[in-house]
Amino acid sequence: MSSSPVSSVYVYRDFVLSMLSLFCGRLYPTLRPPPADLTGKITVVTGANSGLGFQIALDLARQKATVFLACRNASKAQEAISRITSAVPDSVDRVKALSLDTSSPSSVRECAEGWKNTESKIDILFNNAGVPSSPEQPFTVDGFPTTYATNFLGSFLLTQLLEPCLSNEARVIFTSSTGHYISDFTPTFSLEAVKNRLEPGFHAPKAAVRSNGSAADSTIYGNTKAMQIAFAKLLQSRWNAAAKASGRTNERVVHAFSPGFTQTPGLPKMTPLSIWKYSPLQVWEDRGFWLLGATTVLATDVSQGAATAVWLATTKDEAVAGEGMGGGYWERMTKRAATVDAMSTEMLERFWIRWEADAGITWR
Ligand SMILES: NC(=O)c1ccc[n+]([C@@H]2O[C@H](COP(=O)([O-])OP(=O)(O)OC[C@H]3O[C@@H](n4cnc5c(N)ncnc54)[C@H](OP(=O)(O)O)[C@@H]3O)[C@@H](O)[C@H]2O)c1
Ligand SMILES: *[C@@H]1O[C@H](CO)[C@@H](O)[C@H](O)[C@H]1NC(C)=O
Ligand SMILES: CC(=O)N[C@H]1CO[C@H](CO)[C@@H](O)[C@@H]1O
Repeated sequence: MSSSPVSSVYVYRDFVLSMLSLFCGRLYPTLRPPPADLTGKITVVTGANSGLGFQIALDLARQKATVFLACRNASKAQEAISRITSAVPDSVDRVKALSLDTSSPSSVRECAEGWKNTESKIDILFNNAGVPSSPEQPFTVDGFPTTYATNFLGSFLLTQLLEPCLSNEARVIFTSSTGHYISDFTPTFSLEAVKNRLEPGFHAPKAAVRSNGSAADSTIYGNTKAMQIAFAKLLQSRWNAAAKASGRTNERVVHAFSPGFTQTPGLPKMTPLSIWKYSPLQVWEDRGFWLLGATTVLATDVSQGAATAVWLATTKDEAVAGEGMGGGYWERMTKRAATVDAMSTEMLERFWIRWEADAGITWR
């Protein structure tokens, strides 16, 4: 890893700018990324049957890409495909479904195996599937916190398994979140995989674990979103280093972005009408989610949330796609300092070791 940590002053500054655009996004100028011609490009979008993933898939289909919608529910995937093909009639032969449940390592493995047996390259991979919380099922059958498995671990494993299929100029894009600014990691989180509990400082804030064992959903969410940005950063430096070691230039690019606050079915289901079901402590712990739930009228149209993702995946802009320029965190087509940018290389590398342990893989 070559980049050194940025001062947290920049992180605070960009946190403030992000909060402004989160709640005033509708007042900002409309983002209009220039359309690209994606004829012949093979793209995969996870969680593409709804919200941002659907919009990204639609935008890609409009720009003539072949689009695979990787979804956990086949009937929802088919329904999304018919919506896309009726909006873009000439995309009928280019829009297809893949079966993928990101919260299940075995489903991720089946999806990747299936891909290797039937398809060849991938030009653009959008790791987008995610949930704000998982109150009905806090842990997966594999024993991981469901939000962590869904939002992060599945995409870590999928990206590793599909890496051999990525084309030389491939792009990998993560739908992260402004919520990553409330992530909370202790500097010494365990390096060992720990199942069936919320580990202080990694899956949950220390205080929440001490008090009861049920951590604030919003912090667990924030942690998964910060991990996506850290993953983008680390993966890019690995690609750059591997290319350098073999005397090539690396043209693969990975970025994370925040869609801001956008109208989708996936917003936290916390409205002023449901507040009576929660204890005051729970409401306080998840105050960010409650604030969003009470102000959904301020959320932008989903096309605005997806614009940055599609732009990152298609632009030839030097700041995005120049040699070694990947690993960034973006919002409104602008690069921002993320919390993980202020972390030491050592801390970031410890994430990677832990992810490998949780995913049960060794990445080179
Ligand atoms: N909306 C916002 O303001 C906002 C802000 C910041 C970040 N985000 C992020 O944007 C991404 C997309 O969310 P959204 O707002 O568009 O919500 P959404 O409409 O609910 O879309 C989420 C998608 O992820 C899928 N998904 C959830 N769990 C999955 C799993 N285990 N396996 C496979 N797919 C799964 C969902 O499938 P089902 O339909 O089957 O549930 C759905 O297709 C998420 O990562 C979210 O954290 C959204
Ligand atoms: C898939 O989605 C449909 C709605 O389109 C729903 O009726 C069905 O129960 C879902 N299947 C599963 C396995 O969740
Ligand atoms: C250990 C403990 O007290 N756990 C409680 C934490 O709070 C939840 C409700 O939010 C209870 O169901 C647990 O029993």
